Amino acid sequence: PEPDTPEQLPDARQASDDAELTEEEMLLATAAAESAEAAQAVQHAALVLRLRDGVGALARILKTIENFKGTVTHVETRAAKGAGARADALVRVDISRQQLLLLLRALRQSAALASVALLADTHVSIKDPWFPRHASELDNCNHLMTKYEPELDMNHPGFADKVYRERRKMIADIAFAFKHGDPIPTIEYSPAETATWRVVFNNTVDLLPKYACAEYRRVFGMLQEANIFTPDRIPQLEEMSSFLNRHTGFRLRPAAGLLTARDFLASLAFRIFQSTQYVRHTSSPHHTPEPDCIHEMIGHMPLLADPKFAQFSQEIGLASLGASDAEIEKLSTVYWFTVEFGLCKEKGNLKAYGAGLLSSTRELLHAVSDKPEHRPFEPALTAIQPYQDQEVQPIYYVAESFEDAKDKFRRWVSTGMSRPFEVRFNPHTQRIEVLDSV
Ligand code: HBI
Ligand code: NLE
Ligand code: FE
Repeated sequence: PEPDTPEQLPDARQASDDAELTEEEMLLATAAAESAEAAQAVQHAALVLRLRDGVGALARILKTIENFKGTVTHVETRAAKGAGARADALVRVDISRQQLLLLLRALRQSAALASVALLADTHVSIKDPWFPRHASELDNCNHLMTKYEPELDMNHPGFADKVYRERRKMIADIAFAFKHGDPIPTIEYSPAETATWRVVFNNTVDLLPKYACAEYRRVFGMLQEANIFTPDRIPQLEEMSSFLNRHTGFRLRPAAGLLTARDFLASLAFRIFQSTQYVRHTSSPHHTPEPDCIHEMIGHMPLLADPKFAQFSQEIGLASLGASDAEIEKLSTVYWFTVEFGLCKEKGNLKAYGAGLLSSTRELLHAVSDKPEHRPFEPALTAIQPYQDQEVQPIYYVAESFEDAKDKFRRWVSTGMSRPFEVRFNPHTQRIEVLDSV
């Protein structure tokens, strides 16, 4: 497809001309509205274009820029490091603000481009948000949400249980004291906690042949073989962390409870999963609204050891770095309906891949029944669907496969984010590299 004659995309933005603008476009549009003179004034702009199939598409793109009355002053290309594109191009262009706005829109609809970023040296939008650049900075990213905690919430089954509250406090303190690089302390789980694990574990073993996706079943078997998954013992975070690390490079760090979405998502960018270590109250083995280590172990761990799924998780995390609050809200909604409560298809049958389904017998059976509504996964629409986190979901989104979910997600992120820079994770240095101006 021609970059200047965009194909129809299943993205709300293309639905109409007055569809929502990104923050960056708003800034440009406001600047343009300020005075007609300013809108016409020619400015220096710098764009980073990620070319899906390599530099071949560049000629047409430069032609597009010319069509928008831009003068290309500099072009630089290099082989792309990340997945999803073959080459990155830095294009400097002299262009009016008004035309730049239109050009960005046109480029973002081009199938040849995996993403389009406007760099910050254009005097249009300079944002310098703080976000962790190295995994060790996650030590500062563990802000808790005070929601559904045994100390604070009368509806929590542990609210009136003094022993349970003490236990939770002790385990939370381990997470508060943890620093990046420490070994994760071992918890001696009590016979009652292990009994709760056994109930959920055995239910999962019974239900997974019929209701869990193939990738989940595969790693679940590996975890049984490694003797990490057995009915008699709750796996320790440290042993699970090294299992994940061997398979996908993911690691765990202990979390005291429900983290803010921004902090939780940021860690995924480093292939680090913030995992709770306490056990749900004995009175509610089949469903609990808060994450506990049974949910983390049975729900999340198997798929974090699957390469495709691990990559999908990391991409949600990377997209969250430096995102606006509204974008974080959308990303966590997508996370909710995929990583937590996602369904997918397998030979025409519905299968679960969402962690909140696989760790809750009650919700798993509900999700695959004909009671809830099943909708096809479409990031732009899924991202704005309100949800509640106290009871089983009335709506689930069904993906064709992880690959398909990841492709759709990527496409949506590349057209819908306002930040004027690109990020990538360098696995050797464990650092986020920001592709910035000059
Ligand atoms: N915090 N510890 C923890 N575990 C989660 O699964 C979790 C979280 N915070 C937010 C969150 N999940 C999601 O609901 C999204 O908002 C990212
Ligand atoms: N409802 C899930 C369970 O009972 O295991 C936990 C969900 C956490 C978001
Ligand atoms: Fe979870």
